[in-house]
Amino acid sequence: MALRVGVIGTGAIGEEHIRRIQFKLVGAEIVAVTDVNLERAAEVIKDIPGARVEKTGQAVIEAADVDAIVVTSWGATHEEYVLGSIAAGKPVFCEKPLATTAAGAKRIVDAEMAAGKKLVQVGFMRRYDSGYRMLKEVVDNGSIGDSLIVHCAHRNPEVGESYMTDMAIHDTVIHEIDVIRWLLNDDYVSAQVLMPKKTKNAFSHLSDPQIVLLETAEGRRVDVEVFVNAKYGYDIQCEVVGEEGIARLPEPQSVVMRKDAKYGTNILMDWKKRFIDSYDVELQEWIDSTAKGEVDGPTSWDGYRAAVTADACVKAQTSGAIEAIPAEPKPDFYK
Ligand code: NAI
Ligand code: NAD
Ligand code: ISE
Repeated sequence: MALRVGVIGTGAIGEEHIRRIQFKLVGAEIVAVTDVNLERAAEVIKDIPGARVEKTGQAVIEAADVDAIVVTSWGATHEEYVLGSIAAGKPVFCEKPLATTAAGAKRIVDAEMAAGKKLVQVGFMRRYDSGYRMLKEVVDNGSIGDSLIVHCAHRNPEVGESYMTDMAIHDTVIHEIDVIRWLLNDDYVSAQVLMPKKTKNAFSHLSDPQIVLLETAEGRRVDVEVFVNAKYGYDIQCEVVGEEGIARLPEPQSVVMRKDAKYGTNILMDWKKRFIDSYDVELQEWIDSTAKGEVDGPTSWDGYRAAVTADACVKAQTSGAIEAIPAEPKPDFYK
């Protein structure tokens, strides 16, 4: 029988995930959705026979015909719905961030361990991207020797007025925080954030761009330029500097053209297309493992460690200081 999925949050990525689960992937169907904007929720499922709108997220979680939950509402609401899903004993796929504070993510880890069963997967889809997977293979097989430095850039063409300075960390750099920890198999010990000259294209309340500097337990350095009004495109860069060579994240496939006295390729403008294949792989694997009663993607522990790092980065945004990131052993439950 198909896994019956309920979705909380039918905005940009909620709609994308609903459509891929219902029309593209196999083994699952959408049975219930909700959004604080109920009209939007109804619009998104209008061509899905049998799917209905529930009035609240809790109603989706509790519905007898919902086997598993997908949380795609705003970041600050994730904790409540993930805790609700754990309390109901139902598997939950939660878009990043797991919670917007380390304390919130810790409450989820504690609740999941108390329930005695892994139920939560976090939407860190870059771990499923073929480019990052190739890069990890090179790092792991020693082709460039030990990794010393990682240079990253995370550029969005623009963001809305509701995007605040701390969201550069929780909403955007959270992807690098997770994927570089996974790539290096190392964890962070300190964070610093530098604020370069501000672009004229950002709203007055937003510091943009920013440079996040992370240090790992093994002494590696990671720098992330986050620039969310970069105008020219959606651009994700990652370069690992090793003792014996350099390894770069491949560019997305694109036809090279010679035209109008120029030689080049198009640059994507939208996150929806940049990681489209990884969302498909991520959610198909989630459906398959959930059907077997397992979690084999990024766990609450990964979401929690990302949140601990994000807390230090947010503190560093205002203090200007190097902020420590406390180390913690991974509980046996997550090994
Ligand atoms: P969005 O603003 O387009 O959609 C969020 C939706 O959630 C809205 O429709 C809103 O009305 C609804 N919502 C908010 N609070 C709610 C609540 N308490 N109950 C029910 N519905 C609620 O935002 P977007 O871009 O879709 O982002 C949603 C989440 O997905 C965020 O956590 C974001 O970080 C994550 N995301 C992840 C991406 C990735 O690459 N993995 C890409 C884009 C977003
Ligand atoms: P969005 O604003 O387009 O959609 C969010 C939706 O959630 C809105 O429709 C909003 O009405 C609804 N919502 C908010 N609070 C709610 C609540 N309490 N109950 C029910 N619905 C609620 O945002 P988005 O771009 O779709 O982002 C949503 C989440 O997805 C965020 O956490 C974001 O970080 C994440 N995201 C991840 C990726 C990725 O690449 N993994 C990309 C985009 C967004
Ligand atoms: C968005 O929520 C995402 O997750 C995108 O991948 C990221 O590039 C963007 O900055 C976020 O707002």
